[in-house]
Amino acid sequence: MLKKKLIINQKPTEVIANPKTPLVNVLREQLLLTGTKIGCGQGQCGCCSVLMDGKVVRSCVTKMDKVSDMADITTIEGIAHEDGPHPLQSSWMKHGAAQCGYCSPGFIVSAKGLLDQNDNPSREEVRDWFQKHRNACRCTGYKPIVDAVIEAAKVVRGEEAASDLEYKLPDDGVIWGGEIPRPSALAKANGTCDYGADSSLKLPPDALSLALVQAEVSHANILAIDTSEAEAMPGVQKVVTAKDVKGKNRITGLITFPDNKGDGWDRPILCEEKVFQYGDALAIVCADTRDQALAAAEKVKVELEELPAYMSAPEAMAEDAMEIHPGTPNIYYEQNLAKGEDTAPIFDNAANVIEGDFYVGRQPHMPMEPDVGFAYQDGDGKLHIHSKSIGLHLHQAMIAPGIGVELEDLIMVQSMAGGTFGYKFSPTMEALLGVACLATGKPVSLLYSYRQQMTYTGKRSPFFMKVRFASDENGKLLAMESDWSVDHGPYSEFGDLLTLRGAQFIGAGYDIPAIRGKGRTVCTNHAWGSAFRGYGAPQSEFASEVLMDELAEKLGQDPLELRYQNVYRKGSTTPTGQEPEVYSLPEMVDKLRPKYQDALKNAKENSTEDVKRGVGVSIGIYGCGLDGPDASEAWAELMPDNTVTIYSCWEDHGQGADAGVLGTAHQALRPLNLAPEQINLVMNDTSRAPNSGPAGGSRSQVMTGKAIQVACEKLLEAMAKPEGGYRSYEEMQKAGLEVKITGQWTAPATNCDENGQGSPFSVYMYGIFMAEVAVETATGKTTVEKMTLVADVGKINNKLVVDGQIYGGLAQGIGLALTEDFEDIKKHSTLMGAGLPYIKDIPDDMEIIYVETPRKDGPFGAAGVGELPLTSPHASISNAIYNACGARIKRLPARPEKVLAAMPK
Ligand code: MCN
Ligand code: FES
Ligand code: FES
Repeated sequence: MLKKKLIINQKPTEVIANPKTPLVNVLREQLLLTGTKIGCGQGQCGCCSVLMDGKVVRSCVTKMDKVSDMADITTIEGIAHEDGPHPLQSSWMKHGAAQCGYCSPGFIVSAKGLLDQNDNPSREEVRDWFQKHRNACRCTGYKPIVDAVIEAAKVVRGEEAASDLEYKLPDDGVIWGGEIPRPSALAKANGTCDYGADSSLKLPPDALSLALVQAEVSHANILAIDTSEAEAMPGVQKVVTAKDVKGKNRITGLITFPDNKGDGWDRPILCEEKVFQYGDALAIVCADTRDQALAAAEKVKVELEELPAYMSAPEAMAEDAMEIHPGTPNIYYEQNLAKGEDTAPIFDNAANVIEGDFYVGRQPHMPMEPDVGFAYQDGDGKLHIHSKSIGLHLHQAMIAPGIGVELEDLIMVQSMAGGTFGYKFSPTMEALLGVACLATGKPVSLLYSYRQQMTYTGKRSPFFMKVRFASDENGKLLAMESDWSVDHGPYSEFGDLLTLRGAQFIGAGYDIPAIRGKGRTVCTNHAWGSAFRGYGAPQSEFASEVLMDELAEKLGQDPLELRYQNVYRKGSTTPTGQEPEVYSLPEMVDKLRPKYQDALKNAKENSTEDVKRGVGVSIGIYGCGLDGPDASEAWAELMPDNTVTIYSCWEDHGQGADAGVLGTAHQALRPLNLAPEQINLVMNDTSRAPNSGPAGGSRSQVMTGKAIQVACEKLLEAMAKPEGGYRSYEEMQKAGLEVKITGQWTAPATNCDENGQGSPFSVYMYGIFMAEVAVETATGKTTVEKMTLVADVGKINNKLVVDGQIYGGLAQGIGLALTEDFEDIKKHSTLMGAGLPYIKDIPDDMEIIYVETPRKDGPFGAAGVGELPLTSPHASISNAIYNACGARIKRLPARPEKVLAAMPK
C-alpha cells in the first residue's frame, strides 16, 4: 500500500491505495467519485479522462505509483462553477453532445484541459485535441461535441453570455419540433448520472461480485468442470454451475415463425454439455470483491473435447458439417420471397441483366459502456434485475423459465445505458445475474471487461448475398432475384426475423414488379447474432445499392438519375408488395440533385494522381416497428399538484427516450398549457410502468409515441368540463373521475406470409445518402470528406435529438464501410483492434436535409429515425470509392489493402 496526499477537485485528500491500482479505481471505488467512467479500461476511449497537474490523463492506465504526491487532480465533479454548470457543461446540453452521455465526463474534462491552454481553438484544433487524447464517442458522430466546445469557448472568452447557452421556451410554449435538451442532459454533463457500474458500487456491503468462467474455444463438448479449488479461494461464497440453476437453464428466443426447425430453447444460461461459441459461460464465481471473484475464476478447471468450429455460414452449410445443436439442422430456417410474375422469363428477355455477390460482416456495436448489471431480491422474494436491457418485458419472458421464477416474481429495470445500438435487444447477462442472486440469496453485480463486451455479446449477423437485376434498355427495373445466407452464430433468437429482413429490404426503395428470392438462417460457432441498428437493412441494402451503381455504369447512366427513375411513386409497391405510406423519394432526389452535381464537379477538380476523389449515393429505407400489428402501451396520470406523470417502458439506449416521451406528451397535453417541467417521467421498470415493447426497430417514437398520445388525449377528455376548460386534480377527485389513464396503440400492419408478402410496417423512414471520399492511390486508404443525408423521418419531435441520431448513425456507417469488424476474435476484441472510428475518421462536414412528410400512423406525423442513418451510408461510400478510383468493393470493410488490390492498374 502507499499513502498519498492529493488535491482532488481543489480539496486536499489523503488516500491509501495499492500502488498498482489504476487512479480511476481509486477515484470511483474509494472516493466514490463515480462521474469518471470506465469504458475500455485499456487507454483507448478516454471515458476515464481527468486533469492531473493541468494535463489530460487517462486514469485507467495511470497506476497510483505514477501519481505524484500532491498531484492536483480535477474530475468531472470539479468542473462546475459554484453558481452552476461550467459553460462546457451547458454547451453540451445545448448542442445535444450527450446522447447516452457515457463519454461526456471524459470529453468535458478533456475539453477543459484544452480551453485552459487555448480559449480560442479552431474546429480542427478541437478535433486534433480529442484525437490526441483518444476521446471516443459512439453516439454523436463527434460534430455536436465540436459545436459544444466552440460555443463554450465563446462564453469562456466573454464573447457570449452564459445565459446564451440556456434553453429558452418559445413564446408559443411549444417544444415539439424544437431543440429542448433531453431531461437527463444536465446529469450526464455534470457526472451525477448513475450508470450500472456506478449503482453497483452503491449496493449494500454484503453484495457479491461475480466473475464468469468462460470458454476459450468456439465449439466443444464439456467433459468436466471442477470448482473445488476456486471455492476454497479467499472471499468466495459460491461457484455456480448449470446444476445450481433452478429453472430450465435456457434462454428462449420466443420463436414466432412456424417453419423454424429449432424450438428456440437452444441458448444455455450456463453451458452444461457443449460450448457453442467463444466466451460461452460455464460457471459464475460469487465472491466478496471483484478481484477475489476474478482470481477464483482462474482456478476453475474445465475439461473440454474440442470439436470442429464452423466460423461462417458457408462452413456450417457444408455437407459434412456436424449439427451444432444436435437434432436441429444448421440451416434451421428458410424464407421464400415471391412477388409478381415468374422472374425467369423476364431475365431471359431483358435488355440488361446485372448480378453480383456481396458480403456485409460482423460489425461490433462498441458502446462506450461495457455490459453491466446487478440483481437483488426484495422482502416479498421478488427478483429484481437491473441491466442495460432495451426490451424489459421481452427479456422478462425470455429468461424467467430458464432462471426458474414466475413471470410476476421477476422485475426488470433498465439502468441508464451508455449505448447499446441493439446488442441489448438480446439478453446478455440478465439470466446470469438472476441465477447467481437466487443461488446465493445475496445482491450480486457483474461488470464485463471490454474484452468480454467484445467477445461475449451479440454482433451484427453477416449476410452472404447474390442479387440480380433485370432492366429494360432505359434502366427501368423489371425484375430482381436474390439469395441470402445469414450467419446467425449459435443462438437462434430472432434469427428467422432477421432473415425475413432480406426479403423486405434487398431492393427496397425501387418499384420492382417481379421478384423471386430465398434466404436462410445458418447456425455457426462465431459470435451469436443480435440486433444491430438497421437490423438486416445495412446488409440487404448494401447489395442492392451497390448493384444499382453497377447497373448505372452498364447503361452509361448517372447513378442518381437511374435511382430517380426507379424509386417508389404512386402505384409502386415495396418488395413485400406493400404500398408505401408516403412517396417522398422523388422530392428527396430533387433536393439532393444540385448538391450532387456540385460534389461531382468538386471531386473532379480536386483529384490528383495521388489522391482521387469521388461521389457516391445510395437509398436507405427501414420500417418503424416490429413486424405486423406491433403494439405499445403508456399511461398518463394527473397528479395532486396538477402536473402529469407519463409511465412507459420506452427503453433508453442513449438515443433520448426521455426526450421522446417529454416532447410527445407535452404536445398531446398542449391544451393544459403545461411547462415542460410539469411533465414527470416514470420509465423503464416493469413494476412501475407498462409494457411499451422493446426500443428496437426504431419503433418507439411511432408506437410508444402513439400510445402516449392516446393516453394524454383520453386524460384530456376525462378532464374536459362541459362548459369548457379542464378540471383540476381536486375537481376530478370530487367528480369521482379516474386520473390514471391507459393509452394503447396497435399498428395497422400485417405480417408477411411464407412468400415474404404483406404490409409489415405502417410507417417507414426514407433517406438518400451522399458520400464524398478521397482515396490515396498509393495505399488505397479512403477518407470520407463529407456525408450528406436527405432524410424523411416524418415530423420531428426533437430536432436536437434527431440531428444527433443522424450524425451518430452516419459515423457508424463510415466505420462499417471502412474499418469495423469482429471476424478475428483475437485481433478484433478491442476498440482499436475492431476499427472504432475516432474523431479524425469522421468528417466534421456532415449535412442533413429534412423532408418532413407527415405520417398518418405516427404521433403528430412523426416517423422513427434511430436506424435510418445506418441503413445504407456504407453503400454510398463504396460507390464513391468506385467513382474516385475504379475499385468496386462488394465485401466490407473496405480496408486500404482491399481498395488497393481492387484498383485498376
Ligand atoms: N425522434 C424524434 N422525432 C422523430 C423520430 C424520432 O424526435 N420524428 C426521436 C425520439 O424521440 C427518440 C429518438 O429520436 O428520442 C429515436 O427514436 P426512434 O427512431 O423511435 O427509436 P427508438 O427510440 O425506438 O430507439 C431505438 C433506435 C435503435 S433501434 C437503435 S439500435 C439505436 C438508436 O435508436 N441505438 C442507439 N439510436 C441510438 N442512439 C444512441 N445514442 N445509442 C444507441 O444505442
Ligand atoms: Fe480509460 Fe478507456 S481510456 S477507460
Ligand atoms: Fe458519446 Fe454515447 S454520447 S458514447
